[in-house]
Amino acid sequence: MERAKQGLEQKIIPTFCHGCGSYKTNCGVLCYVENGRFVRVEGNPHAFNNWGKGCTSLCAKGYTGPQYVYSSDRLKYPLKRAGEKGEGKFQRISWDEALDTIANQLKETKAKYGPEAYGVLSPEFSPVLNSLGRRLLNIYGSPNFLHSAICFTPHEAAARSTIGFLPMAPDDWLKTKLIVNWGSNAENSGVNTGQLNAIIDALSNGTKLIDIRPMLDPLGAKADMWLPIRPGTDCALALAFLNVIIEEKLYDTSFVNDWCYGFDKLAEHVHKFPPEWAAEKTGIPSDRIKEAANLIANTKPAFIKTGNGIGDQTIDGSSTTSAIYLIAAITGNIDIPGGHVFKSHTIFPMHGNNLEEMAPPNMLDKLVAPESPKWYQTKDKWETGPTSAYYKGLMSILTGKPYPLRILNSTNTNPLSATRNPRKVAEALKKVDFMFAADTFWAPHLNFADIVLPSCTVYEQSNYFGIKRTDEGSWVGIFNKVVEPLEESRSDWQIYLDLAVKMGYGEYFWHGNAETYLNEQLAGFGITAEQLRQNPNGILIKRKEPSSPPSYRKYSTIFKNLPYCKVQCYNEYLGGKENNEGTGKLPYLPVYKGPPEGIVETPELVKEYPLILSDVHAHRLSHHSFMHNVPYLRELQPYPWIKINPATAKKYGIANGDWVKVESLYGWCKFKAEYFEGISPEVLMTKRGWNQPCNELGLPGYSIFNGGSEVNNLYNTDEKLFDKFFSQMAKQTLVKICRCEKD
Ligand SMILES: Nc1nc2c(c(=O)[nH]1)N[C@H]1C(S)=C(S)[C@@H](COP(=O)(O)OP(=O)(O)OC[C@H]3O[C@@H](n4cnc5c(=O)[nH]c(N)nc54)[C@H](O)[C@@H]3O)O[C@H]1N2
Ligand SMILES: Nc1nc2c(c(=O)[nH]1)N[C@H]1C(S)=C(S)[C@@H](COP(=O)(O)OP(=O)(O)OC[C@H]3O[C@@H](n4cnc5c(=O)[nH]c(N)nc54)[C@H](O)[C@@H]3O)O[C@H]1N2
Ligand SMILES: [Mo]
Repeated sequence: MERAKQGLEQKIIPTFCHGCGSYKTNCGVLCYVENGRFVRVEGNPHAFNNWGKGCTSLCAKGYTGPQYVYSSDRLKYPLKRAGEKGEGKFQRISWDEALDTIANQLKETKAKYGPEAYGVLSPEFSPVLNSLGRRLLNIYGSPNFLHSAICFTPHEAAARSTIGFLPMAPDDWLKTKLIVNWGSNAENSGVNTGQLNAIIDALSNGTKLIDIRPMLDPLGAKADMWLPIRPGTDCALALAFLNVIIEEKLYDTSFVNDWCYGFDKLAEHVHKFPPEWAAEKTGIPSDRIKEAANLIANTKPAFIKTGNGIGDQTIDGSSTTSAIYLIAAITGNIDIPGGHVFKSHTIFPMHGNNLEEMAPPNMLDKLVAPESPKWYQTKDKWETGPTSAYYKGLMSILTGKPYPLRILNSTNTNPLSATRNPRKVAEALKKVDFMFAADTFWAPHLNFADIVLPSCTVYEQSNYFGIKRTDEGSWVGIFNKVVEPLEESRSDWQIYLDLAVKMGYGEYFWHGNAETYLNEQLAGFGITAEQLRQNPNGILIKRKEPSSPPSYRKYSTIFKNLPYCKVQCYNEYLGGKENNEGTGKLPYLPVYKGPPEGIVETPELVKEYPLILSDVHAHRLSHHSFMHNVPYLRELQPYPWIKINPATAKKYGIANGDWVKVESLYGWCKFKAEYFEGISPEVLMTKRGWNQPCNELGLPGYSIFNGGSEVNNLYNTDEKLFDKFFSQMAKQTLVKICRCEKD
């Protein structure tokens, strides 16, 4: 009212938050627009935030919507490179010139080298790339969708090939008597999505918690047991848990007899890995390992909540995940109330995903660097379509093996920070014939692009919608346009549609009309985009049949795709089959490798590099390598930090807040010391991605190369060491440290 009197035109527009990355539809928000400017945001209580509990609160990132949109770092116009690659000289051009240049390059490259020379970088299956991007690849004829090999799919694949599915959450956390939080970061990775609240409620209700992470995070502080594991050694811990559970006969005999294949071989295998063996590798005393194994086996139902800290970024990741899910299986925690419940969900059909739909039949043969083995990349096993590994694919440009990629599209990813070894990646970006990139903000990889396209933020478009499954049915909500795109920025969806039309593929791309595309996607629900926009709080598409009570122990369904329709204690689904390099066979049983450089693994190195370094991914004040440009967030996290035990810091004469030089065999970086008692004296933990400046606060961005603050400079990237099932790379190494001046 007050505002209306002052002559302000105020609108409240419901849409989804930007905070968990573009096109993630976790939290619904209400955006306040005054006189055409986005000024304020709050949670939409009707949008199933916090798992339907409804609230207007958001996390810190959520509240930054307006600052995010109006950041001084925004890209505003299409640009073409006007200097050498890497020099950073660009010239403004029109959209037509930009898209014509890209389309011509794509056509010429295809004619000269074949379609497989084109690769799309998408470390986390960005929705726009996984739909329109894939469709364009398919029609063009290239299989080279380059996935990170470190974002969750490796983990999921190992779970599916061991127990038949990936458990995400129990049906009801209150029924769970023990939660094992293993390498998962619920405090940061999905703050307002509801899981953290559900866990806290369960703990208040008497549920026990074991937290297995190198740092004492908030959940660890509430845990019955915190096991501060040495980064990258989880496979050893899982093998020792299996050892105790089997040797002490703590397993669920009837489940093992009825539903486990090869249990005796697993028992024989893990006999070699007692707690004393694992204690040496993990740094966790053997009696603690025994105690935790007993707690897991004797507290039913138990749920093991795994995250990106295990399985995705270690070179024995597939073995680690398999071993962890075998613990859940042999303790009888699969598909029981409060345990690892199997929920079948309908996969929403996105156009362009189907391998057979438009892709040439010999596509798999042409993968530049298969992320997983080719035999695994068929539609019956993996509905996202074929993938190559991001890092290995980029390296093809330098090695020419098996052939070099010639054109790259980098949309919604920063290749100098998403993967390892930025200096090597920069060499590849320099050498590649042509790269076009779409981004919302300036980022260092853009210096190497030939054409830079300005993407608008999720608040400036209405081209995508989200679905949440509830017991009553599917809740569908659309991204609404809060404000017009800034300057000449354009939605990623429209950019792809426009490019496809320029390529002459209009008939497959709704002739460039985003609304027609959107309505085709929504047709299955019997609603239109416009109807969704008229229903600000989304539409609940009720189930046709009344919801039935949950059913459990659906073992013949869950295990139906596994050999003998049983849990693979001895893994015949993977074992003896060709690996992703085509150089050997995959193992039948989980094998511990540990970090490429580690206290026990490479003792000779410890003399010079005595400390273990790793990093966390999700942070409540940033997303991946960005949002450091947003003042509210940067104020709270101004500098690249490294957590260090005060005892270690003092040993090196490092005061709290001092800059520290951190050096590994592969490179060096600078971080600001943050004293933290909740970390082992031999471990250091940091966070990647510090290239963005925050102009509004006058805080700099840090170099992405050696001497800056990008932790990915410090890790081993020997491809021979990568996991042979899903190409995972390590994010652990040994380092030495010293105090240093800032510059
Ligand atoms: N706020 C925020 N949310 C995000 C993201 C973000 O950038 N910011 N990113 C999104 C993406 S793409 C992803 S993949 C998910 C990831 O979601 P999570 O898996 O929940 O997040 P991570 O930070 O990778 O969590 C890994 C946890 O494991 C710990 N850890 C690290 N190394 C080890 C180890 O060797 N062993 C064990 N046992 N633990 C270890 C870390 O300290 C951390 O607490 O988050 C998503 N959500
Ligand atoms: N050391 C280490 N490395 C890691 C990880 C780790 O834990 N440790 N985690 C890995 C994981 S799980 C993942 S998923 C990857 C993530 O890696 P990436 O997804 O590549 O993340 P960023 O490097 O932040 O690059 C994202 C880019 O997208 C831009 N952007 C943001 N919003 C939009 C938009 O709406 N449209 C467009 N076109 N661009 C946008 C940002 O400005 C930024 O330049 O990193 C991986 N790398
Ligand atoms: Mo990720």
